Amino acid sequence: MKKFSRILIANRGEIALRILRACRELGIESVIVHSTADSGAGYLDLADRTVCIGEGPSQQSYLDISRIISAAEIEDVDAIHPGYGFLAENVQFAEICESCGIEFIGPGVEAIRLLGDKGRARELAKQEGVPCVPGSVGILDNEDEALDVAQEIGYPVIVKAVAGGGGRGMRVAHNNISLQNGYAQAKAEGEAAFGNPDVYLERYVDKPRHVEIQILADNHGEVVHLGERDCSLQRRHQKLIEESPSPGLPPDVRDAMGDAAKRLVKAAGYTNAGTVEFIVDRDFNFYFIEVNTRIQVEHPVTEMVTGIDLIKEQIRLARGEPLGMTQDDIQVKGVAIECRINAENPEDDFRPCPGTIEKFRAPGGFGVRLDSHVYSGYTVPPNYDSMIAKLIVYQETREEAISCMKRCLDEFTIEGISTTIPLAKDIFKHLNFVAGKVNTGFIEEYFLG
Ligand code: MV4
Repeated sequence: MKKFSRILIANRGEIALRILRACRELGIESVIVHSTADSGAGYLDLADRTVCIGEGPSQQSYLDISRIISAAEIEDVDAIHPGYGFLAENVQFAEICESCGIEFIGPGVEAIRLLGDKGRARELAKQEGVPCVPGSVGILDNEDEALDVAQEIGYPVIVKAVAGGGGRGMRVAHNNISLQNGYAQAKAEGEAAFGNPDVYLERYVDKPRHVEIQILADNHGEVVHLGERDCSLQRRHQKLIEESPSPGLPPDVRDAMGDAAKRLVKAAGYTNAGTVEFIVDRDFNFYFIEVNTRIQVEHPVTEMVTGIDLIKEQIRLARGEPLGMTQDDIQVKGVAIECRINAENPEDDFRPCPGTIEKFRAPGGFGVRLDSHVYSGYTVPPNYDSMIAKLIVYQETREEAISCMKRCLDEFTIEGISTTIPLAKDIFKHLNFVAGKVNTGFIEEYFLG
C-alpha cells in the first residue's frame, strides 16, 4: 500500500474544490495548479499550496503536461488527481506520471488506451456478451463496407469515429447518399480533432435514454457497480440534468446493466472509478456505447443515493487499498437529482456569458448540496467551460426531489451574469419530466428547437 502525503490537483473550479475537500478530510495535503485567468479565485485560498503554471488558454496551462509535471516534481507530490476534462483521459499524461513515479489517480495506462478506442471497446464488449447496437465488426475498411453493413442492418445508421467524444466525429445517415457523405465527414473529423481517422458503424437508435453505470474497481480484481444515472436531459451533448435512479427503469434491467458493466471493466483490467455508458430504447433494451475512464461531472447523484464518497474512494483505490465493500453492501436509497448551472445567455443561443457575479445567494436546507467554487464578487473567466455550479438535491421520492429542486431554484439568486437557472425552472415544471418521460430528444423537442 502506498502512502499519499501530498496530492496535486490538475484541474480548476468546482472539481478542484471537490477534490481538495476530500484530501483535507483524508489528512492529505493538496497542491492546486492554476492559470493566470484563475489567480485570485477563492478556492485557491483553501489549498495547502498553489502553483501558477501558465496563461489563461488551457493549452498553456491545464493541458500543458510538462508544466504540470514540473509543478508536481517541485512540490514533491505522491499523486495527481486529474479531475474531469483537460488531461483526465490522456494516455500520454498517465504514462508520464507513471514514469516519474507519481501515481495517476485513475485507471492504468493500458485500460485508458484500450477503452479510449471506442471500436476496440465495442469489440471487447461483444466478446463479453455485453449487448451492443447491431453494426460493423471492428472498424470500417472503406466506404463500400459501410454501404454493405448498412444494407444488412437497415437505415438509419450512425458512423462514429473511434476516438470521438462530446458528440464530435458522429454522423447519422438515412440512405446511401447521406452515408457516403457521413462516412467521409466522420473520418475527417476524427482525423482533425483526435488524430485518428478510424470509424465504425451502428444502427441509429432514435431518441434513446442515456443511462450510465458507475463502477469502482480495486487493484486486486474486485469490481462493484453503484447503480445508474439517467443523463438523458442534454442539449448539443451538454448534459443539463442528471438523476439516480433512472425513472421507471425496471429492476431486472438495472441489474442486467450493472452485471454487463462489471463484466466489461473486469475484461479490460480496469481499476479505480469509471462509467459504462449505455443507450436505452423505448422497450428498455440497452446497448453499450462507451466507457468514460474518469470521474464524471454528475458523480454526486451516485454519492447521494449510495452514501459513498467517490473521490475518497478514488484516492484509496489509487493507494492500492482493497475495495472495502462487496456488491451486497451497496444499497441505492432515495432519489438524487443534479442540475447544472451554466453562465450562459438564453437570449443569445446559450452562448457562454463570462463576467462578474454581483450577487450570489445560495439555496440550502434539508437534502440540498451545492458543489460550486463561485461567490459574490467572483469573475467567471472567458477561457473555460461555462458551468459555475451543480445543485444537487436528495430526497426519499422523485416527487419530493422535484419540489425541493424547484424551491431551491426559486431561492437561487445570481446577478451580474446570465445563467441557465430560468431554463432549469421550466424543465422541472414540464409534465413529461415530472412523469419521468425523458429521452435525449427532450430539450430540443420542448424547449430549444
Ligand atoms: C448513439 C445514439 C443512437 N444510436 N448511437 C452520443 C454521444 C456518444 N456518447 C454516443 N451518443 C449516441 N450514440 C446509436 N447507435 C445516440 C447517442 C446520443 C445522442 C445522439 C444525438 C443527440 C444526443 C445524444 C445524446 C446522447 C446520446
